[in-house]
Amino acid sequence: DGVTLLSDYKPYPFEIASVSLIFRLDPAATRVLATLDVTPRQPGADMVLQGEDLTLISLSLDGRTLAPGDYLLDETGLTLPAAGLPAGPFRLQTEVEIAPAANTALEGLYMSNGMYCTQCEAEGFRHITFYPDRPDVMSRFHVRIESDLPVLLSNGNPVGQGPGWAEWDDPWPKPAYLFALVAGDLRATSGSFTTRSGRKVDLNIWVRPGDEDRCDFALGALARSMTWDEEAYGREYDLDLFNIVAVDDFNMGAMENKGLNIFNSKLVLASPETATDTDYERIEAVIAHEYFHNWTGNRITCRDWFQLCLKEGLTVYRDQSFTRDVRLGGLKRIEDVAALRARQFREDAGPLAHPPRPDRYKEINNFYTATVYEKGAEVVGMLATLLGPEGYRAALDLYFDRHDGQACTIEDWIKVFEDASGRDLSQFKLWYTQAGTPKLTVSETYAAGTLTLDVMQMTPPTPGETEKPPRHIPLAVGLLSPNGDEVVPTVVLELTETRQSFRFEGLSARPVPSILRGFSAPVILERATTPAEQAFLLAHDTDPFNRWEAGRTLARQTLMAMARGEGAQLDYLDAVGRLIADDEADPGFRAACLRLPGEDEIAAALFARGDTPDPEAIRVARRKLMKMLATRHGAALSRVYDSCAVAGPYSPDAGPAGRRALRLATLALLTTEDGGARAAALFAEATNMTESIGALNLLVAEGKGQGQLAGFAARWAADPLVMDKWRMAQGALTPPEDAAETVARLAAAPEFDWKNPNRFRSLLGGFAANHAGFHRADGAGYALYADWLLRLDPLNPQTAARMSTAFETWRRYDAPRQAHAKAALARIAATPGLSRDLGEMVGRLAG
Ligand code: BAL
Ligand code: ZN
Repeated sequence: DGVTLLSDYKPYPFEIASVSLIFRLDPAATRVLATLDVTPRQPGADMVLQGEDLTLISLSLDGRTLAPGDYLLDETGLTLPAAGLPAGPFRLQTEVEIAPAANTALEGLYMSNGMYCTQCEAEGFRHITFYPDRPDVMSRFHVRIESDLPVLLSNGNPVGQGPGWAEWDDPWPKPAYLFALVAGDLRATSGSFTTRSGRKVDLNIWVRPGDEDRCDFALGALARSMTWDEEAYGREYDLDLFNIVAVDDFNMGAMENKGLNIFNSKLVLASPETATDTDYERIEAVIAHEYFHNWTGNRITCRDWFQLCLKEGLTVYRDQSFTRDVRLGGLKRIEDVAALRARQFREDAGPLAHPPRPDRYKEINNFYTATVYEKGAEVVGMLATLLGPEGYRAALDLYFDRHDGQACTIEDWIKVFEDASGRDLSQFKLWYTQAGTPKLTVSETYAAGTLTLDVMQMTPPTPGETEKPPRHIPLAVGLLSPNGDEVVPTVVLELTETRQSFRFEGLSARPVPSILRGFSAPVILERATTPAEQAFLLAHDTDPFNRWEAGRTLARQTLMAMARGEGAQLDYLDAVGRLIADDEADPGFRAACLRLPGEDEIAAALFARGDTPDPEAIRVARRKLMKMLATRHGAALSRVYDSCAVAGPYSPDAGPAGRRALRLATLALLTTEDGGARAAALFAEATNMTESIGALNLLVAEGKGQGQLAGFAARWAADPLVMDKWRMAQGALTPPEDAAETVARLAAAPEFDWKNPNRFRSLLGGFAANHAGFHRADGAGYALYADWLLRLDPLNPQTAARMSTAFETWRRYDAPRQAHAKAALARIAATPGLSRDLGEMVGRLAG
């Protein structure tokens, strides 16, 4: 049935010490000559090489041409029966023809705006040549590229070049998924970095002519990443050259190919006029992420794709730590948890729930998920919390020592932590092998100077997993005295049982507990608290995450009550007033506190308590609360709005970015009351994209801004990355009654290049985030979305499949909406020729 199982893993029976590739590039007929030096490891084994959409030109073994009777060729690859193979080392040569210009799936070797580029993770290399396309086969690559294009790049070090050719050699053995090739008319922005042991590394950011002036920030971010990895993890770079190339057509964000990272241009190019503060932050984080993969992913890779979170969870944890250290401090955790809840908790609560290490898949590309990445990072973070900073560093040192050059498993990873700490982590391992978000119910009693916390844990069933044994959960707790002083600084309690009690003795008064500080575990905390207590924590907690969390909880509860037709919570309105007035607090933090929970978060919270969320009522409640805040605190908001204007030349640093964020957060509230006057003024005078698109977004959300949209389009028509923001604004924020029609109109416009993943994601992905628009009662949102998934699928199955996650929440809503969503999914499922990617997804979504 096309399912791959973890339990079926077997080592590859051949070693491939080296591979030499010659590419004769041509858009319609590229020739790839591959020479593999093979050593059998297991007598009697057939040699299986993956290969898809390849035209086999010739095949030889130790110089002898093989005839069709000597091998088996089918649509998945090539098998050389054991009987025809030498017992000792041999050389296998193949020549194939491929058509990069016809490759719309953007997997393997393809063309983007006249340049050749590759994407091989997870299983793209099989679209380039016949090869054991699995991560545990690591070999040394030598590459020759023949083409008239001026810049010819591959992994490792350049070892020769002349007119029309270049050769590259990568000294580090690697799996095929880390192979890369780029050829095109490209320009470099260059710098250098000297590692702490004195190795000089040349750094280049390669872009198309005309984009050179948008590369400086990415180059600086790369150098910052290299420094940080030396300091925080003791890891140095290991080649003389580090290349990054920006490409316009890319399914993912970026890719960590050895020495030749390939990036979605959206995550490289930045200028104040075209990129927002959030773009800058993301660019820096992704540059760091891909750079950090050089050790966590490339030097130590995955044995098989089930272990994907071994490299991704760890590398996300590393990039999150980097951004915290170099940019955002405590605010980073707040951002990460908000994103985790919006994407991963949502995934864990629906039909696509799966463990960070799944044990089966049909299409591995469908498992590049929030669970593998972001929950994978949370699990690493919990290990760091359990071991403490020194214990964590010791474990990581051991991991690099023990496993450098290997393809590893989650078992290897856990063992390193056990050996470094002497602890038994077998129960902890459930975090990797089980799906679902645990629910913690905490209650407390206080008597005679002793506070007792009673904690209960329960994980609801997920698809295919009904038994949920208790997990090992680090629960960080601190206690505050009623006057706001901290009486017990943060301690980490360890939960291992279904029910446990913890006592804090010797207290002089009943304290206010601050529980799950720093979001020490990815769980849902349920605790009966009063709004007054949440307001107290918002004012006094020493843990920045829990301060924010208190405000968030108040906001969510108020919004849930309002969506059910009740009134707003006065404690919340007053607490926000104090926060607006608190000029001592960090502007970025105040901005994070002023942003209300999104409509999807409110819907999820209502559904979790057994209600059927009404998207219209949620939207109305949220807008009403914004208006109430604006009415009640208008003068203070106005003062903050005026005082946060950032003068002088634009800088993407956290300080000015935080002030702009606070300014836009106050503007969002003020705009519900002033008819859009301030937003229109800001749009007119803005000199940076943060404020320009920030103001435009608010106008669009008010159902206004037609003139500004037209002006923006006229100014930026030639800049597709900027126009993505324009489409995203309209997809995500157009009032629900017009959203589907607006999206349909923009999608039908001739200038909408829907085959480009960034374009598609901006408009349709924006629409999927338009909660009340997408979940419109008449099903028009679902139908439109299904139409576009079906249009994209034959060209680019990976992106179509990933975008189908818009349907993962359909069971939350009322029966008529459910019927519409089911019909849309059924229509997709019944489409002839549906890809394996989208087929697997709709099967799980509807199942
Ligand atoms: N490995 C795929 C892209 C990334 O996670 O870095
Ligand atoms: Zn990654």
